[in-house]
Amino acid sequence: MASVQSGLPPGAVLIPEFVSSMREAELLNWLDHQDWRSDLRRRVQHYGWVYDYRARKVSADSYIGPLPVELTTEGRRMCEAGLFDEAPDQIIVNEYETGQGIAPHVDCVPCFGPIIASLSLGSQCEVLFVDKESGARIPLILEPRCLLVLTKAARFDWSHAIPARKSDLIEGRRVQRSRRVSLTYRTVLSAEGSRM
Ligand SMILES: O=C(O)CCC(=O)C(=O)O
Repeated sequence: MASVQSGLPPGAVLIPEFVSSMREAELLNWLDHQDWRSDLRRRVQHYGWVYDYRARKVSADSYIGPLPVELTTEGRRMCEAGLFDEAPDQIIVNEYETGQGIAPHVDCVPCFGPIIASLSLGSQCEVLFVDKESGARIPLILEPRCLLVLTKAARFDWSHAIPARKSDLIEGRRVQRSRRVSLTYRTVLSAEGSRM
């Protein structure tokens, strides 16, 4: 599996074309037949465990069951590729209509394990990494069907955001965004830091 690490924050790995166009369409079709939650500005779906954005935690009573079989193939492939030590048990699906983004953040440290992996479906978009200590910034274009894996410093010491805008500058050319859906795979930890 070809991957890119240069030009990314330390600990980040980008795997282009992690899924085929056919699988991308299959996933989008399945997701669009599920219930979307509209409690944020963008629509989301949670699987495995519900993350409480306001309290910034995953509590034991927020377990909603094993991941649906329709979404487990990619997690298993990530394990087989050595990206995760154990199969991810939580997925948040984010939908970004043109112009929507996600604010700079580091994924909840006491809630989630050391590996975070986001699969991009639909439109390309920019993700912007910022080193919390030095303020260094690294913009990166996420192409459709790529997998972005965050470990080590990229997971813990750099924030990531998707700037809310309608287009991205790619190699000097302004490219319009359209609808993008991402699936972010994580493993849930207890508040004490051990596996639940
Ligand atoms: O949409 C993405 O690629 C990133 C999602 C993300 O950062 C998150 O769910 O915390």
